[in-house]
Amino acid sequence: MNKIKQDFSILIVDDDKTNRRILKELVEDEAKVLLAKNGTQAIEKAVEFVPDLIILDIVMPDMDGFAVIESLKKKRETQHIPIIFITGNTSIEAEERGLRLGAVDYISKPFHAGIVQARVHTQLQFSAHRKMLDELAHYDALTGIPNRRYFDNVVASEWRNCLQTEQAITIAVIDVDFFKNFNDTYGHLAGDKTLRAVAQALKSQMVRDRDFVARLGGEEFVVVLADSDPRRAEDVLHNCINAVRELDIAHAASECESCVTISIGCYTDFPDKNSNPLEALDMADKCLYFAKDSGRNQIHS
Ligand code: GH3
Ligand code: MG
Ligand code: MG
Ligand code: MG
Repeated sequence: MNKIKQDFSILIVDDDKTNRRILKELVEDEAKVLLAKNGTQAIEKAVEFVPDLIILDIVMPDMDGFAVIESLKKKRETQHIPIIFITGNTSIEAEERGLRLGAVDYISKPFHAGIVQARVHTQLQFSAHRKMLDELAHYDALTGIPNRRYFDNVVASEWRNCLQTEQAITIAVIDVDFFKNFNDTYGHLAGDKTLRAVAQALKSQMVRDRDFVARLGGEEFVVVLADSDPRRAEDVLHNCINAVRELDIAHAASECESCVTISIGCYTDFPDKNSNPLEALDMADKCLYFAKDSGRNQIHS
């Protein structure tokens, strides 16, 4: 059996100390192990650490395993975590209930060590595949920053947040200036390298947790600044312009500067029930057009 890399974590939940120790010894070669001795602790640790797998006992004093899985499946942060029941409850009804509540596997005690290890290993492999799919689905292959799909998710949820908290949200569309000329002059490979550098320069300006930048496609990027006042948003975007200029990538075929530059269209709004993020993106795009028309290498809002 191939050992999986140690960047996995497993939460073991059992009220019995000996069970916790035995299970820990069985799986600690494959993953970092977290322990919980009751349901409340299990939920706290699942929320805090978001482990790759939970091994869950059913019969526990305060809160049984069924109540724990129900609670975890209701929480957005934990609902995707696979759960294996390992329990002394060998009834068919309990097994069916556990699986219907969303457990990926059900192992009866007394268990066979090798079978537990094999089943845990399989779940960690699924976990690795899920992570890879998530990465492919949400990150841009060329630049490594979030992609359009990720942006769609983030902007929708930040829009809702700002609607609830009555805060402003800024959406800015960023486009590399005279990039067709750049490719024509320096070649497509150099163009790709430049897009990667621009992406990193923009990312380096996303200093707050909620600041977000994605590649929309081609040589276009988008920034979402939630919960920022317009002045702060403008500062961040000016820093983006400067960060790209400071890359100092020669661009002899640019008609505005001798190095690679960007133009930004910026739109700030207080979300209400009649507005939506796609309209805001469209407004930012219109502003971008004005930034281009006014000579590029600038922000228009
Ligand atoms: P403007 O200043 O008006 O934005 O001019 P522009 O030349 O940047 O605009 P245009 O939309 O005409 O050209 C965009 C260019 O971006 C064309 C395309 O070849 C290039 N491009 C899009 N995606 C990629 C990519 O992944 N890699 C490379 N190297 N170039 C790309
Ligand atoms: Mg128990
Ligand atoms: Mg463009
Ligand atoms: Mg362009």
